[in-house]
Parts: sequence; structure tokens; C-alpha cells
Amino acid sequence: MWSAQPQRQKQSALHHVRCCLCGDSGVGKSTLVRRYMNDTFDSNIESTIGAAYQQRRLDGCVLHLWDTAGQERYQALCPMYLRQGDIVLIAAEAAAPHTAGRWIERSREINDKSVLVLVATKGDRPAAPGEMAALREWAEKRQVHHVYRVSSKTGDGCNELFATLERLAQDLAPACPPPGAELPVVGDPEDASGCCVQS
Ligand SMILES: Nc1nc2c(ncn2[C@@H]2O[C@H](COP(=O)(O)OP(=O)(O)OP(=O)(O)O)[C@@H](O)[C@H]2O)c(=O)[nH]1
Ligand SMILES: [Mg+2]
Repeated sequence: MWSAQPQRQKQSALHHVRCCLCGDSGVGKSTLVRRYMNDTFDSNIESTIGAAYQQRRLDGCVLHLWDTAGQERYQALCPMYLRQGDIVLIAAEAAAPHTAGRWIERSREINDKSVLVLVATKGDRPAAPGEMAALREWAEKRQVHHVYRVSSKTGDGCNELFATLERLAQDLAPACPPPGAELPVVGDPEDASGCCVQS
């Protein structure tokens, strides 16, 4: 069966890059993932339970994406995703972006090697004058060098964010788990009693 073999070789040649998406409940994390994966918007999306998993194959790597639950009761799960995240997207509403602060701190405490991207969501709502400049300055002080304002509703800013996400993944890929490695493990018993919810 010659046709199956090249496909398997191609798959196993890919590095695995892990990305985790964090932020308070309701800021629009899952809606953003939906925009990324399907290019759609759903105003009736349900609050995430545990974490939702998606993956996308890119040129040279597989991007593994964990969309974590922002609800307080699931926050014990978050460290295991942060620990393994090569890239961490921290989402906060553009109108209240400083809610990202504790996520930035938490992420840095747990894993200071991950690349942090701040995503100001719901950018279809009116912006205060100078909002983005102030946010960039605020983020820079916290060593967050990628900042995007997006609307998953209209799609504004999303392509720029997604292009950066994919470029970062491809740049990081050579240093990430190599071809042939097992897929990323989530569910360290020390972190959350081995609990790991994926959908
Ligand atoms: N106007 C507007 N509403 C949005 C946007 N993104 C998300 N929403 C709405 O915000 C609400 C919450 O979105 P979710 O994607 O479920 O938020 P979440 O961060 O995943 O929440 P948890 O899963 O509880 O952590 C939903 O009603 C979405 O339709 C946006 O860009 N613009
Ligand atoms: Mg969600």
C-alpha cells in the first residue's frame, strides 16, 4: 500500500507547538478559536468546561491549541496548560484589558519561556481615544510584545493575529517536541488531580 506510507512519514516529520488560550470567563476565547478554525461567529456559544482542544497543521509543524475555561471553578486546571504552552494567548476585553494582568503574572510564574500574546477582544465595540497606544505601553512594561485588538464578530484584526500566531509557531517549531514525539501530555496529577477535559 504505497499510498499510505508517504502520508505517515509526512505527519511524523512535524514538530508539535503548543498554544494555550487564557483569560477571564466571557472575554471571548472560544469565539476567537471558532473564528480561527471555522471563520464563523456564534453569539450563543456556551461557556467552556475544563478546556477545549483543537489542532491545526501548518507548514512544518502542528499547532495544538487549548482553549481553557475562564470560570473560577476550573482555574486549578490552568497551570498545566500554561506550563506546556510554547505560546500563550491572553485574552481580555478591549474595554477592560487590565483583567489580563493576573493572567500575565500567572503565566510568567509558571513558565517564563512561553511567548505571550495579549489579545484585546470584542474590538467591534467603541474604543476610547488612545486606547491601543496605552494598552501597548502597559503590555510592554510586562514584557508582552505582541498585542492585538480583534473582533471575532466582524473579523477585524483577526487575520493579523492569526498570521502572527502561525508565524510564531513556525519559528518556535524547531525547538519544540520533535518529530516522532508523543503528542503533548496534559493532565499532570500534581496540577489538577489528573483531570483534563478536552473536546
Ligand atoms: N460583540 C462581540 N461579542 C463577542 C465577541 N467575541 C465573543 N463575544 C461574545 O462574548 C460571549 C462570551 O464568549 P466566549 O467565547 O464563550 O467567552 P470565553 O472567554 O470562551 O468564556 P469561558 O469559556 O467561560 O471562559 C459570547 O456571547 C460571545 O458571542 C466579539 O468579538 N464581539
Ligand atoms: Mg470558552
